[in-house]
Amino acid sequence: RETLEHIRIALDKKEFVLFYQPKVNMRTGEIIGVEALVRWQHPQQGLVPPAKFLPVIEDHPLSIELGDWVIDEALNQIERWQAQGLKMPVSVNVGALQLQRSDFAARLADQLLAHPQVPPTFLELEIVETSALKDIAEVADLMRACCALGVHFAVDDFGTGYSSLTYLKRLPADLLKIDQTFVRDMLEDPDDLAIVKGVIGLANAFHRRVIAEGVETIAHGELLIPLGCELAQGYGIARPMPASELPQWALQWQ
Ligand code: G
Ligand code: G
Ligand code: MN
Ligand code: NA
Repeated sequence: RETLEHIRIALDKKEFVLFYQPKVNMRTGEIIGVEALVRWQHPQQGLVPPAKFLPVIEDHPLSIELGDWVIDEALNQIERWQAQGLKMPVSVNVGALQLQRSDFAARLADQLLAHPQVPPTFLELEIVETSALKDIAEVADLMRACCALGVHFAVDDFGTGYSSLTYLKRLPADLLKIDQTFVRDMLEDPDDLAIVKGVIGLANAFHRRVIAEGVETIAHGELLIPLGCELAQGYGIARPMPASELPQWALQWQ
């Protein structure tokens, strides 16, 4: 089990890396962006998944520091791909503690200023609907401050939280990500299929875009498109990959 101290040292030694998982429009084939997913490149243990270290720092200021690094690195990577002729929007996951910090929007503005080549619209922030987002009015204000900078928001794992409808009404998020557990089982489980249809219906009613996560097979895609969900992410399209592999993947995807 990793400790706070190990993670502190790993941050200082720059042992964290971002992998990127493509998000596509299944109907047009367009690559709409990638989701950045953090991993720890451990000198002995190899690639350590976030489940092994994010819970350790969840309620600790280190999670804010790592979150800052993730946003910085994502902006750096957008710039690097741009230099290679690849225009690639990136979404990053933002934890509740990180988001609710009073200086989040100011810090984000500084980070965007430090990357003048990066269109702020290329950065999307994924937030999870959870009870950890305590004061919804405060979070909505903070999100509007970030939207004013040009960035977009997505609600991650949509459908798994406690108050989906209130969140949807009050939070300025353009995109709903249908949680992968519903998508994965929708072919066998009528309840999961009903949830998937429900989220798509909600997205339409509230004029939000919707993306299915956990699209593992062609059958998933063939069911989703006629339901009105053309955007998808999942192992059936691509697994998360190092930044260096994305240009080649994008070429062969066309
Ligand atoms: O990539 P993987 O399936 O192992 O990710 C597991 C979980 O870790 C997912 O829920 C994902 O949202 C979360 N996660 C991955 N990268 C980050 C990150 O940079 N910040 C936060 N807060 N969560 C992340
Ligand atoms: O909670 P969040 O959506 O950020 O988590 C994304 C995580 O889900 C990533 O860690 C990624 O590795 C994983 N993931 C992405 N696509 C699939 C998929 O098709 N099947 C499964 N089982 N996991 C996936
Ligand atoms: Mn996510
Ligand atoms: Na998710």
